[in-house]
Amino acid sequence: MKSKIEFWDDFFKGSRLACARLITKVENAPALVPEIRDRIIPCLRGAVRIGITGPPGVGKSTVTASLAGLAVKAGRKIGIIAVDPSSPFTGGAFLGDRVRMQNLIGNPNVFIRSQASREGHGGLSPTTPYVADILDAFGFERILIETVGVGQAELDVLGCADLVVLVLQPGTGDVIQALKAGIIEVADLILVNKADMPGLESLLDALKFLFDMNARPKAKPIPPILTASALNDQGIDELQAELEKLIEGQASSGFLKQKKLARLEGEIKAAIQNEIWEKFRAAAGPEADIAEAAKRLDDDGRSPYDYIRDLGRRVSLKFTTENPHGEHRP
Ligand SMILES: Nc1nc2c(ncn2[C@@H]2O[C@H](COP(=O)(O)OP(=O)(O)OP(=O)(O)O)[C@@H](O)[C@H]2O)c(=O)[nH]1
Ligand SMILES: [Mg+2]
Repeated sequence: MKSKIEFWDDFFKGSRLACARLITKVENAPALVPEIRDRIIPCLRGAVRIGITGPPGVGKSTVTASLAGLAVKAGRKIGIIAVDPSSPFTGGAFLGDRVRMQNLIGNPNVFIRSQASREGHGGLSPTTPYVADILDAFGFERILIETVGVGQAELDVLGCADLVVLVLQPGTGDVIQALKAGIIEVADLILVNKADMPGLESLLDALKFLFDMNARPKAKPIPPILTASALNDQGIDELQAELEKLIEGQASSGFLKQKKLARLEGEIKAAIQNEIWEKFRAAAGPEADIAEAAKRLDDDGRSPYDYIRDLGRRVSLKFTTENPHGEHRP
């Protein structure tokens, strides 16, 4: 089949413009997703995806930029995906520290992409995993994914990140919110940023108390808790060292591989669901208008199962008659 994307060669030759265009395609043209996945997946190089999450304003972008700066100095290629809940037009402002950001922009070893999360998803845009894979195939070795907030939606990070860093700051009650939302459970590392601000000790005490009380599933080790003052580049060396240690541990225990397989599993399931849904919709025609069906069910006091049983009889008949080869299976 002929490719609908004319710049694959440029992408594989390392054109950043082609990389940016490909990301735009994967975000905006669902029909192209299968082709993009077909081409990208065989070219994955095993980049590690690090989710950086936490309440608004705790310094996630500053931490991200500082971490990226360090990694680049060490010769690494870094991709950054900033998932902004409201707008794709965050322009130059989405990284908290402008000077640091300026140093990263224009660096050939850094690629920064800001993504709007789609409506109904407070945290991670549904295409973020695809964008991460594109950056991986392009040659970025570490992919930092910043998501804002500590709600249920941020838990989506889990699906796409190999490691999750939860950033908190002293002087707020965010730790309770993070606990309630379950973010504490998924964190592989907790970074208390703004350690230069008052309230550090009581936040550390609160975290210690939480873990002493076993606020996590037994299977997960208690995450290291580090402190930093990202604005002053303090504690970021330690953060990087700890992350690399975690990555090494997860790679050798097979956990990274497991995560990759879980991602693939999820995608297979979604692809099957999508495919079946599309086939069903084509076969069922107007019957597939589920908004209309919901109204009818509500009026008639029927259950969705009753509806699909009824529909199944008719639709399977249509599937058979619409067999393109004209064959009728027994
Ligand atoms: N005092 C102090 N301020 C910091 C530190 N790190 C970041 N900030 C400041 O905190 C503010 C928010 O920083 P960001 O990096 O934008 O925080 P964020 O978590 O990415 O914010 P959102 O993406 O809007 O949720 C900025 O004014 C930073 O300069 C720190 O270590 N100490
Ligand atoms: Mg930010």
